[in-house]
Amino acid sequence: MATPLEKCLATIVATFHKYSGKEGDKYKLNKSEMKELLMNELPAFHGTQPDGREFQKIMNDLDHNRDQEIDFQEFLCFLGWWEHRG
Ligand SMILES: [Ca+2]
Repeated sequence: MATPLEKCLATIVATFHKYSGKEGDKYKLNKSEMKELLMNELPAFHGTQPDGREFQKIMNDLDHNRDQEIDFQEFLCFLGWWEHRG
């Protein structure tokens, strides 16, 4: 029987792949996939206008290796940022 944390991790992984697999690199979120994930899975994010400069800033901050896509490791940083946002 999976613990709550194990279930949670499985959900995070599954959610990431649900969007990362849509187009391009199957293991990375491009800008539109990331936007779709935020809109559908983190509706509270709407407050920061996913089409605006705030979204672009977040993408830039998360894209540590500057390949214009969010890999799973970078996505985990986003979840950390989400938890600590003001
Ligand atoms: Ca990247």
